Amino acid sequence: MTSTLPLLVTTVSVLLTQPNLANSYPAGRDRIPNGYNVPDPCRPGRTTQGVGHENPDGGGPRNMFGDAFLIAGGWTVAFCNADTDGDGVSNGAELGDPNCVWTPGQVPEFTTGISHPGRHNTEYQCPFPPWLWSILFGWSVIFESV
Ligand SMILES: [Ca+2]
Repeated sequence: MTSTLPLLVTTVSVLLTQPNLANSYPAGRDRIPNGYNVPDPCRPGRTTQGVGHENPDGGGPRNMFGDAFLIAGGWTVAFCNADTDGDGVSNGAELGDPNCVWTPGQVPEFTTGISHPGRHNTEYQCPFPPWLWSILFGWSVIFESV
């Protein structure tokens, strides 16, 4: 009994210092087509890490896509056909799976022309204009495109 106490204390200590461990789940981006290929509408040249979150870097409050994904429980045909951001384009079409046949681990039908399914691009207001972001923070993007 006494020999297991240090192991138990160490295990509990590790668990308590890892607050996300209890809430961890498979990466959301692995559960949607092109999950690592969704452009950030506010930061040209970058992809969105938190497709289902208001914060493009992930975490924090979910956006309408994230809320709907949680309710759907995964990439279903109904969720694929839904238009969670109300821009007239289905989630599947925005994420390269217009026929709603993608399953995790597959390459989607399209890997280019991807748009954000949680941002109605004409209505979503960026913290500051994307062109300003490019000037202030995206020098490498500007130089790579020249
Ligand atoms: Ca849409």
